[in-house]
Amino acid sequence: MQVMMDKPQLLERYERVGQWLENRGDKLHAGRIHDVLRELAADHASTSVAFCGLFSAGKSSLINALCASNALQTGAVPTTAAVHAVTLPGTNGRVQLLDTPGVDSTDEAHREATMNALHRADLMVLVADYQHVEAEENLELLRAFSEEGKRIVFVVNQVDKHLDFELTFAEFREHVEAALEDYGIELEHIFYTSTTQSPYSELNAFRDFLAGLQNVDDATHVEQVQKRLDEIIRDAVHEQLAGERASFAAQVRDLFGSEPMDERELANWLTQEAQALTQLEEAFQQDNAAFVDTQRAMRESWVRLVELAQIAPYETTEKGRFFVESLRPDFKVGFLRSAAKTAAEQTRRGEAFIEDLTGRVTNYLLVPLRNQIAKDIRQLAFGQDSWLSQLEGLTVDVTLDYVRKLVKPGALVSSQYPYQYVKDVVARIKRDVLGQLSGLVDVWFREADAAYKTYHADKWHRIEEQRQRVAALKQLDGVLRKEREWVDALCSGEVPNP
Ligand SMILES: Nc1nc2c(ncn2[C@@H]2O[C@H](COP(=O)(O)OP(=O)(O)OP(=O)(O)O)[C@@H](O)[C@H]2O)c(=O)[nH]1
Ligand SMILES: [Mg+2]
Repeated sequence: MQVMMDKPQLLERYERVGQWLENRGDKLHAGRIHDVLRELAADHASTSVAFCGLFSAGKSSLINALCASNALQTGAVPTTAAVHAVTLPGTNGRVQLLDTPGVDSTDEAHREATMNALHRADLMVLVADYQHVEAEENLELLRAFSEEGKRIVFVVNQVDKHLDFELTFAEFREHVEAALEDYGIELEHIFYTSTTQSPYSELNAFRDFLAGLQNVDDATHVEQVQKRLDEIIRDAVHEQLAGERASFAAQVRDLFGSEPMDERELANWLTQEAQALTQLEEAFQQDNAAFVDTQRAMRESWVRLVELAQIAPYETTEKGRFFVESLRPDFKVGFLRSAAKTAAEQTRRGEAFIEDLTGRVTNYLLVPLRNQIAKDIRQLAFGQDSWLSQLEGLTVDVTLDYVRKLVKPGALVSSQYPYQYVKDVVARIKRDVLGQLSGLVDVWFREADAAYKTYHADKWHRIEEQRQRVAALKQLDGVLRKEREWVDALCSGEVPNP
């Protein structure tokens, strides 16, 4: 944003900026600023006009023609190699014409020199030869400078090449002007010129226009100078941050294979890449949550199946009671009440109990449980066949010894104890089964988790990669933003403290 200022304000503000640049070791740009300010202070208002365009458009010839001189070299091959300044005659040195090398020069130094001259100039004259008016390079250049707010004059040179038989010159002009309008380029003027005789040449009008640039009023002059200073600042900041920008851009190139063309494209990339990252992360989270939930639900359903199994119905409980009652101290059998006979009876009753119980445990607990687990793990993602054979080992061996150990001798006298005893046996059997089950399931699910992670390692890797891509773009975006902030601050006379 240009804010109108008077000369002392402008001098004061940009002195400060020049000083800041100098302190940062940028003598080059500080020097340029001081030059412009010195010129302003000396009241030597000059307007500089940069002639640019593709090689052999006739830039040098045109300047020669304008100045009625042969000072500049011309030729059919790329000719001009450096920027030359020429004073437009009759302007007291107040209008400077800058001849530049062709912008399509392959020489990087030439390009650089040209771009510098363009940035410094108050006005840019884009010279296109009659046959290349709509060359892509010309239009792109026009657009870039038009976006910067540069004053632009477009010159169609070599109009002596126009032949009237295909279309009239008026039609040609209309066509050119419509194309420029379509391109959205704002021009101050279009001139049609020829350095040789041609009825269509507006060379004189063009010369008059340029000569008119010496008569700038104070306000325009200050504005012009300010624009020039701001462009120097833009260059300076661009260079100051060049290292940072280059290294971040290199990172982006490494990751993406190319770098965004401009800030708008960078912003688009950033939005896209950040969205892709969110999607990857969410998909991963959801998959993982679903996997963990399924495991938990399975484990719970198996435990419930054990807890609810009916393994001691009435007949079984009666057999248990019968066995426990035979263990009471006053229990004796046979006429002689022999100890051997009593023991044999106890064993007989115990075996009847455990035989019944074992059948129940097998048919109503272990078999349904194994079937259910087998069915479930076939459906579990990352379930493994080896688990099915391990499942066969899930069993309890209910022996006489096993049930005898659960008897509480002190309680035998109680008439209610036999029922409690059977409940104790049932609880013990279920606890044993659950203990084994949980040991197996712990191992299985650990294996499943490991398989899951291995399987998803590439997904995880993708997420990591995506994070890097987003981070690299953000860094580049950050340095570009910093550049913009510095330029804004400096152009409004504030010096940033980095
Ligand atoms: N027919 C015709 N030829 C021209 C005109 N202007 C320049 N030329 C010729 O075009 C060729 C290139 O002219 P230059 O003035 O050297 O072109 P330039 O744009 O300065 O080229 P570089 O310095 O190489 O970028 C020369 O041979 C000129 O004689 C013109 O108006 N009409
Ligand atoms: Mg030239």
